[in-house]
Amino acid sequence: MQAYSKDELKRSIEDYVKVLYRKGVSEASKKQIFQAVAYSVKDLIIEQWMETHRVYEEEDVKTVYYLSMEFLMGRALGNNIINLKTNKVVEETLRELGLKLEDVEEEEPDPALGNGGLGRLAACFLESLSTLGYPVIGCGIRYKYGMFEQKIENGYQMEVPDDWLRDGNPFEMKQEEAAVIVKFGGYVRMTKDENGREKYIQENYSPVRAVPYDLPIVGYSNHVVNSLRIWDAEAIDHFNLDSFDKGDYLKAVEQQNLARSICEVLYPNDNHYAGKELRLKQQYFFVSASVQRAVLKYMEKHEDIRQLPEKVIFQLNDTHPSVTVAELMRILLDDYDLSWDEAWEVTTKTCAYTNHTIMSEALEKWPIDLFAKLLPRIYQIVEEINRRFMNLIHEKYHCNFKKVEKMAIIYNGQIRMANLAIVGSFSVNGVAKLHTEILKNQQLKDFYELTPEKFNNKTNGITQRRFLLHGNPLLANWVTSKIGSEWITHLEHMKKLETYALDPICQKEFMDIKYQNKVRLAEYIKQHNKIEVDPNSIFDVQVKRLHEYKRQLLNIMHVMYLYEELKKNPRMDIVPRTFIFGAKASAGYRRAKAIIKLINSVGEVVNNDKTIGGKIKVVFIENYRVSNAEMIFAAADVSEQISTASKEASGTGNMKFMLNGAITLGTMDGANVEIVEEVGLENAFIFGLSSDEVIKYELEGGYNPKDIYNQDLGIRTIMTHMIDGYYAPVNLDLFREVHNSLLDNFGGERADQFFILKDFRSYVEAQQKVEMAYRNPEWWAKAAILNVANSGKFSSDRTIEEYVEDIWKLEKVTVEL
Ligand code: 26V
Repeated sequence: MQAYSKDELKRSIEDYVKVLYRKGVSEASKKQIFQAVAYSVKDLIIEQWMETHRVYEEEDVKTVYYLSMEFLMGRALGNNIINLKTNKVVEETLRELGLKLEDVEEEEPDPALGNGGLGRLAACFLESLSTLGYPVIGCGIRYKYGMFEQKIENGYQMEVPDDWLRDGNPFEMKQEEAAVIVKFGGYVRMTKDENGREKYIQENYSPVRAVPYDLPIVGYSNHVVNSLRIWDAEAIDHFNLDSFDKGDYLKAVEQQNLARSICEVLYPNDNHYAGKELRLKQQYFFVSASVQRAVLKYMEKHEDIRQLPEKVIFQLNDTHPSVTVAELMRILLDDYDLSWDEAWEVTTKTCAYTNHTIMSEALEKWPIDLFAKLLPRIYQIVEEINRRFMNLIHEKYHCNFKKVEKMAIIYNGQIRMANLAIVGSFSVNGVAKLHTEILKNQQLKDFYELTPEKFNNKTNGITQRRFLLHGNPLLANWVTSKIGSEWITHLEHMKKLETYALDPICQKEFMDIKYQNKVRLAEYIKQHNKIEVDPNSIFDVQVKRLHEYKRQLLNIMHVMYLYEELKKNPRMDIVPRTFIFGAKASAGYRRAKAIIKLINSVGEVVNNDKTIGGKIKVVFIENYRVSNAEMIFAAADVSEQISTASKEASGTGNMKFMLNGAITLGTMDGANVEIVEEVGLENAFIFGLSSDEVIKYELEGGYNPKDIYNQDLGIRTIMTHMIDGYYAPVNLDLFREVHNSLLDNFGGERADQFFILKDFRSYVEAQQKVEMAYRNPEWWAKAAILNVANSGKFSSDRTIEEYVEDIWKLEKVTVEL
């Protein structure tokens, strides 16, 4: 079937409700209706999925395997029906059944198999690859528990497990026949084969069965359906052995436990490496399964494994899948008997690596003993890769030990996964222009000097299908009414909106839509936070993971400052403002959690102070995730992108705000630089140190924040209020650590390492400019429309075309039904 008529869809929903729940539609719960609708939609997808596969087989396509520990997909139903162009039929059918599509969509759990930017980027990339018609398989882990659900209790973050699979996932398909075995532990025995060649055999290992579940990635209106393949771990059934002694029994139970633990939970750390053994198990597990499958699939159609790079690319999403380099070598050496040089040639033509952060805490390194014990054969191979690479470095740089220290893969008892990825890949890319320059000139300077040809930039992007067409239907329809619908697949067409930016009628229409979206968010806030916010106030929004470098602290300190000004002068004429935050902190990141508490404590005081007449409000949106993000972007006036310059590799939230007509208030960091390049400095509010200045200070060992503190009464006052009970009447120590971190060096950490006090005044000034600008509605509307109009570059379609052109070299397919 190609599409449903309303009657067919209705019948299908009825059938599924009956078969699944023994009920009629009128008795079914909303959740059950969701399941039935999802299964009905899956029936449509299946046809296209099969046909896509058939075309891939027939044309023997080159495929990119996008290897990622994280895919932050968000809900599937709404986007699937949009991309199938069947949303109208579904909406009307449900209406006739007395249901709202929106409400049914709300029943879908939000699959959160990722932390933040890196995982969401992977999801946008898959969607763009399908829409553009390129073959991809996303490879990841089917975590039983995804990103935790955040509850705010008394201003504190609490973490609740996210049991997203509880009711089953209607879109997934288990692929039993594609299961493979992944081997952990044991030892390596060397023997010789009949030709006297050395053979390495892993023995006495613990096997785990990796079973893939495929999820469809539906392209926009083109019948292309790619797969996200997430692996689950199962124990091998030892209890079927005819006899087992005690030893076998214990081993069997151990293996059960190993299998059970691997896919249990996503590590909720963002940009912070903890070195847990289980994490390495997860990495090898999904990498080994994915690479084994890719090679088996290739060999179904080809004789010569040495031609693998013609059909297969492994794109490594950060260093998390770096072990791919060694796993592919293992397969080529041990299973296909290639020589080292042949295997290395194949590997380094197949692997490509993307770096997503310069934060040194995120650098993954594994202690040798842990690594070698868990992956004995892989360790041997890493050692040999390192030995040969070090020979090369010694030769080239005449035993320069500085070079060895920086570039060695194994150093100081540890295996450095970034170095392994760089040495084993033919391409190394950053995710925004500035980020790539910093990689080349600072972080990865030595590698860049050795192999400049590997380095390239791919500025991130986002899919406009989710973040405008689905998330902001009012604006999407308005844009289409002005310039037609080409923007849906060619975002550069947005440029045509420029001519409307100066038209007063269009400005009014645009601002009306923004207002309606603000009303929608205000209702959500009313319902969830029990706070009344005024949709006529400026919606000033910072939503992203909580991290010190992202400087939510700077934002809330500005609120404290404003509040202080208002207290001094309650009649002060300011434009009412709603400061909206949303952020999850890593469960073990104490200071980040204290900042969440501070935001909520400030909110508590400010929101309830009658003397300021509701001029400012602070809202912390609980459990920020993809599904509520879509609504938040649509309602934002101001997009806070205020990371310490040089620290945010790219940012992608910044692009989602821009696409929805919010104006950036930001530093010259990450992709903000390119946003300003596109929209013009005059249509953004830029402040703060440049990345060069930050890097210079860092090289000098930091700056002295006490100078600023001593000279600036405004700063001193708000900082004092962090520790004098003003915002924490019961516990004066609540924010003391946050306070002290801004003033004192502590345990190797520099005072104010993220330059909050240094940038404070410049931020306050930029905020005053925002306020002035908002008082001029024509200016604001124009600038907001110009942001939408100039967002074309930030489509992930553009990003993917660049990956294809420069790195992957894929052919486009067409799928006819
Ligand atoms: C790193 C680590 C380190 C080890 C422990 C667990 C863990 C989990 C996630 C990460 C990823 C950190 C890198 C990351 O998320 N980078 C973000 O990537 C976005 C997409 O390129 C980019 O827009 C953001 O600026 C960047 O912070």
